[in-house]
Amino acid sequence: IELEVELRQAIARKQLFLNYQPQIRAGDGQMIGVEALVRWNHPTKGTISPGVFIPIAEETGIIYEMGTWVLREACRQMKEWHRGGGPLIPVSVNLSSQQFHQTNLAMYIKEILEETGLEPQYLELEITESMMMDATVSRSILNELTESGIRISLDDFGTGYSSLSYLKLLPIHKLKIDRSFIRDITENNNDKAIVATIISMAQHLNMDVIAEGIETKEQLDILMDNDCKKIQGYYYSKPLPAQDVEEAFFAPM
Ligand code: G
Ligand code: G
Ligand code: MN
Ligand code: NA
Repeated sequence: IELEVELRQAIARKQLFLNYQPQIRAGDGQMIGVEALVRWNHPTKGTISPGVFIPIAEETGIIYEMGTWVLREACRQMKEWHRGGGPLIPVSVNLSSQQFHQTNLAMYIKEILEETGLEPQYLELEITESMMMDATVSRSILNELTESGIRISLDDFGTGYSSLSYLKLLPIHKLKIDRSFIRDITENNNDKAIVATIISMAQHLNMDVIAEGIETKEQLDILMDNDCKKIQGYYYSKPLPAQDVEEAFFAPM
């Protein structure tokens, strides 16, 4: 309860901030995108993980204001990078299923893009596979978003107990292979087979595919052998403050 009260005030008190995890093209090591991940700089408890406060935000409705703040801040930062001569890459933003209960979701996301000046093709929205099964992730909202040029990425792909039929019904641009399939991939042939199949399916469906949770060279080699060249994971970088992304991943200016 106490945390809930503090969380309500966290936005106004500017205690939220975003870290960005680079997404890398294996082969040349180029940063091809970043995922925005929210953090809470709590006055006494230090940095609190979204794994702790997102569920509270979802239960209490704080997620609406927080989700809007995350979107605006991610778009603002990306536009600042673009203006400053940084790489012309997209930012991925995670959405909660509650955000799809807002019938004006597509409209206000387009407003944020206009406000910040970020072109729509540089915004990617991450929704989880389990959210797709929720009737609230409506086809009309997804269509409205994608018709404006925004891209949709399916997070945690492979873990959602879902039917594959929505892949052909809905406008989805990218599959993110869940890190649970990557963790033991060097020893587990079932994981390796599942990952190879997801990559192949994405290629056949003309979708982009990225692997998450790559921590070792051995895991990376298996992904590359299977023709998955987009990689996100601690092997390349953990999520970093914006300034650290600039220092480590922008070409020297
Ligand atoms: O960054 P970390 O591994 O601590 O993230 C934990 C979980 O919180 C992940 O599932 C991630 O998708 C989620 N998360 C991080 N940032 C956001 C956000 O801005 N919005 C939502 N809805 N989830 C987020
Ligand atoms: O649920 P989602 O995929 O949005 O979660 C993203 C989170 O996964 C990030 O916040 C990050 O902290 C975590 N993460 C990213 N790369 C790795 C990795 O290589 N290993 C592990 N264990 N976690 C990772
Ligand atoms: Mn994600
Ligand atoms: Na994920």
